Amino acid sequence: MKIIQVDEHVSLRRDPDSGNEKTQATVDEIIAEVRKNGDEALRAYTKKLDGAALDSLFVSEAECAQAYEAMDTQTVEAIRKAIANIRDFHERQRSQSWMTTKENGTVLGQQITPLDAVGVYVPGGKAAYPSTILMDVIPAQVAHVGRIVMTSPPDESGRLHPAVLVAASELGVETILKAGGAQAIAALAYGTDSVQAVDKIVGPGNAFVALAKRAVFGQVDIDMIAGPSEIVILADDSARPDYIAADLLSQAEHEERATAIVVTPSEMLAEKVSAEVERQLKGLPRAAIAKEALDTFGAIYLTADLNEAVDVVNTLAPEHVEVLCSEPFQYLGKIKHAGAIFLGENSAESVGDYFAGPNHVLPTNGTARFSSPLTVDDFLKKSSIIHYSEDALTQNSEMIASLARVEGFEAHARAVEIRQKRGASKHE
Ligand code: HSO
Ligand code: ZN
Repeated sequence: MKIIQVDEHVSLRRDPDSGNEKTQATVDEIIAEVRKNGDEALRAYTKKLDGAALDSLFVSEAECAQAYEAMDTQTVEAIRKAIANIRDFHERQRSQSWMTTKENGTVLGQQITPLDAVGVYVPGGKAAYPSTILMDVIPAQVAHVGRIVMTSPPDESGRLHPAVLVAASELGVETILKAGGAQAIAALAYGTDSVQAVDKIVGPGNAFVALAKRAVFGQVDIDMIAGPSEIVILADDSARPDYIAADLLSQAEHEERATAIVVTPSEMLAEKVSAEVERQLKGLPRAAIAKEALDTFGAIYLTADLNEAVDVVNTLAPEHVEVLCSEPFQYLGKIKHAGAIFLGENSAESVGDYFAGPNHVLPTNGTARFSSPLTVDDFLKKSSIIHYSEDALTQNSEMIASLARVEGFEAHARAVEIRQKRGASKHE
């Protein structure tokens, strides 16, 4: 791995839109076609792009039952335990509606309402991650979303990956559409004869899915456009190079565009990590992918001291930070920009990717500067509540009217004054 003396130019930000013009044109065409021809267009694209001629657009109960036969019981047990952990964590996020009253009879509040319907996109083929299904569906369930529709592209025989079906069954997701790409996003956003439109679409996908989500934003809400996975490891002399190398590789194996970085003031550690990465790479089935990711986006940044190392982490604002330093909790509060912070040498990122409970859908591409992990709040919305008594209005109507008139809105001013007159005539 490259060992780089740090300068002020460190950045994770890449242009997410470069080279997408052709894909965008295709996506726009697909969305228009699904809006016009609904189910017929869905079937035609699934035939053309996934090679599947579907009888039913939806997964049957029998297909879900069969999927269990392809899974070993230990993995099903692990899915169940992960569900319990993720549910437990997200239960703590639930926000409450609230009201406040004043002496003059004013009542103000915030009402929290779950979304009526949410669509969860699940990529197909090699990128079908049951763990991501749990991370997308559980917060929606904890929020009490009324209806959850999952969608995923079928293989040529018209089937979905058994792990996807088992994860969905374990969560009790009943509606699973067999569609992928921009056509699935269009169907969820606008509805067809057999697909009821939703209010929000979440879940990762390829460039077609990402551009389609962006295109339907406004018609529906979306979660975020997640980029390739990123890990940044903050380490001091006490860290074990073999653990660091293993964790770098765990994210580099995601894809060629993944980012894996170490930030440390220790030159000796940097050398050891670099050698250890080479050693561990050899035994990995996805070594070619991991190596390309590390060669392109990997780096070990050397800093003057740990304070500068923390500054670098904050400038990178990565999806995941691991703190492999002797007093890891000391860094809480200092690390301001990160999707998730893993403290101490036993908290490998894999622990959070699969199991611990916090969501693994996290801000990437430097967006941790201003955004947060997926939470229950992403499936809730708020309505403000306002009640003024006659006293409250009388006390404040002049001020309200003057604010209206300064904006040139005479009708706004009269809407409060008319009530004052009614008050006066009532008391005559
Ligand atoms: N590291 C990914 C999540 C994931 N890892 C899914 C394995 N499967 C983004 O946080
Ligand atoms: Zn991962």
